[in-house]
Amino acid sequence: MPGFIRTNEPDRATALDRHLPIQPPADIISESEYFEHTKPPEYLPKIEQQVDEFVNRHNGKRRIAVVTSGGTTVPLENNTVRFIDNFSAGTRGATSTEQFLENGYAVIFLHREFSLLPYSRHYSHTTNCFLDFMEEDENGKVVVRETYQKNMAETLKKYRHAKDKGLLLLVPFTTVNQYLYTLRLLARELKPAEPSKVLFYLAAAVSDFFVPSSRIAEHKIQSTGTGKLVIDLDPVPKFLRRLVETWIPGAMIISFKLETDEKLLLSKCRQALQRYGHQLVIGNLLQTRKHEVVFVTEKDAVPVRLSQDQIDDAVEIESVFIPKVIHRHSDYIDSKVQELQPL
Ligand code: 9Z3
Repeated sequence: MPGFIRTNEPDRATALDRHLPIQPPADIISESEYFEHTKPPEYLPKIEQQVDEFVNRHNGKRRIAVVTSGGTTVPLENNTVRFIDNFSAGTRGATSTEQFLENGYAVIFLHREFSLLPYSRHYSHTTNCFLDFMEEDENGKVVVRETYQKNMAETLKKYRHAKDKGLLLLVPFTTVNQYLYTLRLLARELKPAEPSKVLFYLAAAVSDFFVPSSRIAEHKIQSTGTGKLVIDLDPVPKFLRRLVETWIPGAMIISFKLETDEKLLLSKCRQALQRYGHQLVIGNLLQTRKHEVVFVTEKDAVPVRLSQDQIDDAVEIESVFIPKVIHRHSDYIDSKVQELQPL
């Protein structure tokens, strides 16, 4: 069961390797060098088995989306007490996954352990504790309160459908290293009959910097001494190019770009497209991400915004823009079919 893989425990025995060459801090190392110098999470073979079963069940029968969600951590110590985190509750990824499932996709949900999950998110991290949705009836049986019955019945139906048909695979990560290794594994294991029917939808907030295994402190960093803590981080290699070119060529790849300065957003989205050569970047600002996103391609930049009425009605922006993503995915599949046809 995917739920039983725990990703937030340090790998005490094997993570630390002082024999590895020390990398110069300011160099951007290549992806292959990264994987040579950083050990894989020990649970990876278990995930491989689950992914194989999932792929055998769905490959060729329906489109598959790999949705990444939540923030990655960068441990500062091998026996991790302190870590650097990236902002993301997992709302974007979990909400989008529900939309993909309702539109016939099978979804591998690569998510930060304990962040929001599709369907359960409606009850797990709300202002209400899940117990607030329950009450005791006159016979002493615990039941769902009348006000929540309708919504919960609808959510339950969709959740059961996804679960009973094996349409949703939950794959957890905590650290950026676990994320990178698992993403590569997923791309390699998918081996799709028709790669264009696979969609990578990268909504996770991935660290740009990390502490390489050759430099990480083994034990909790002590505060005695100078009193200062100077953290020396290396850049995380740009793995997106590998994903596009060698891990799963032909799949449709959508990445998100998060900025806080509006002036930078479009240029950063375009820069990502040029660097990695993938199909679509969805730009969003931290401050307005729930109401507004922008679809950026080589050709144009198309904003998607909720109206004031939609905001007042608590419409989720993913329910507006995921149908547009799916439409673009259909166009992409068609374009690949045409490429194959003889002139
Ligand atoms: C996003 O931009 C997501 O939309 C959010 C969603 C993290 C803002 P929440 O989970 O937030 O709903 O709370 N994700 C991508 C962030 C990211 O790290 N992108 C990388 C970058 O900007 C490229 S993969 O360089």
